[in-house]
Amino acid sequence: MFPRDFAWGAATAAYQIEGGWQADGKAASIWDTFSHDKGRVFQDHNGDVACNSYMLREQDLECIQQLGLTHYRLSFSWARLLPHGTTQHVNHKGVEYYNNVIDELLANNVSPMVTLYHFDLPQALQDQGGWKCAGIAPIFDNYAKFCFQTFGDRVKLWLTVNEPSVCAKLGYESGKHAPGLEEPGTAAYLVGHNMLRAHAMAWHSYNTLFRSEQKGKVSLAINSDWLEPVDPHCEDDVAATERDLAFTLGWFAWPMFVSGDYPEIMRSAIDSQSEKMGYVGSPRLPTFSKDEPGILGSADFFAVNYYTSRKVKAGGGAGQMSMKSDCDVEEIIDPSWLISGVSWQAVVPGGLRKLLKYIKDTFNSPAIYITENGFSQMGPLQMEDVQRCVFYKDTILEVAKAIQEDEVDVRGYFAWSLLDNFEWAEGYSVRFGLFHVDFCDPELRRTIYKSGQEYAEIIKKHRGALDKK
Ligand code: GBH
Repeated sequence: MFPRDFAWGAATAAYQIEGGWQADGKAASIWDTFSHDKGRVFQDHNGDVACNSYMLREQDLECIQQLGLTHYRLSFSWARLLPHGTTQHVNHKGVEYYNNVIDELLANNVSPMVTLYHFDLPQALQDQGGWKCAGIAPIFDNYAKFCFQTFGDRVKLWLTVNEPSVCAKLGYESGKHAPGLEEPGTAAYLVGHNMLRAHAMAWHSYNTLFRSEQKGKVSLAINSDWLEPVDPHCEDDVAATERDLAFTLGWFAWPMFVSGDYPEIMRSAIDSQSEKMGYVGSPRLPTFSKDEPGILGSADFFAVNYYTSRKVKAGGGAGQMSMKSDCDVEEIIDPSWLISGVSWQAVVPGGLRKLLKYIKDTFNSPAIYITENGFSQMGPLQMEDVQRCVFYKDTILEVAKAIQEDEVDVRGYFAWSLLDNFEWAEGYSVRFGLFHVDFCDPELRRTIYKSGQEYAEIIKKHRGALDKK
């Protein structure tokens, strides 16, 4: 059984679905730039058109209705609302678009959850240094205040930044995501730091300026695999797992929920590695200034994106300066796990239950929203996506167990994704949708997968059961 007001949702992100990359005054984001740069994305795919949700929002709404969702998670394109990134110039067509989306959701009894930042920094801000500059935090705060002011009468669930660890690592460590920089061991920590600072400023703005009137909630979405030791009886493996969890989940959750600062094991691992490498200069993991709004407590709920699990053992970190050598662990996919459409995604529904329990125990029993979880397909089209059906059933059962048996306060579940969409560096080759999108069809027709029907039935059963009570 799920709580009466449990959020049954699906999620998307602006750049992955909207298209209209230059429509009605929208300016470029770093993903426009990155995907137009040859060789960055699978077969040079880009999000110029994507699912064209900018023009086809009514069709998205039909999909949402067909699933019977109570909630829909979308993100705002910063460069659509504020083309230069700052509030000096507002693109009213962009405001109108999101007003329409939100109003139509509400008219159909669907509550929006809005992410302010899902990987797509306005290029204008990147040109001034982007997330590496301390000055980005107050600029983000202004953008957030603009959004709370403009849409907060109707939007009650906000996420500031989606997966800062992924933005930082893939954008600045490996270069697989925009802005495509490879500065291992330094930039990612700085970017993560500025994202946390930006988040905290926005949370405090909401808290002091908007909360009493708007009565909404604000958090930041953290991506984390579930991690456990290869050998639970081996001390080194156990310690490696703890360290790895500190570097993934703890990096952002510890400051917000535990101490206002990074996990001590993370800092000491980085500092000792700096020393070993003879690195001079200020600590690579920055420190928080006392003069800024506090990070501790700056989240009204815990938002977690879960996709997969790993077994962990110590070692594997030697070599150049990098986050990998700082963390110094090896992550292994258990050979018994099924692999989905992409090589990184081992399918481990039970890992979600364990992760939820870990969050409860480590972060003081917060209210939790699972803001993303999904199953990827690749290769020949399968409308009868039986594996994904099994995946959703199994996963939702694990969530139920977490609620009932482990007494974890889970408030909602958002499937990734409503639609097949632009899967970042994989372009359109990887499909996560509950609806298939025919990218060869100029009308970009949406068709429900079997898994979409399955999810709709699950939702109906649980909502129905409550209605009968
Ligand atoms: C989420 O990230 C994103 O929020 C969402 O936009 C995306 O569409 C969805 O996942 C599906 O991928 O290629 O070996 O470097 C999930 C976390 C982190 C999982 C990066 C894939 C790539 C590993 N992702 N990871 S690798």
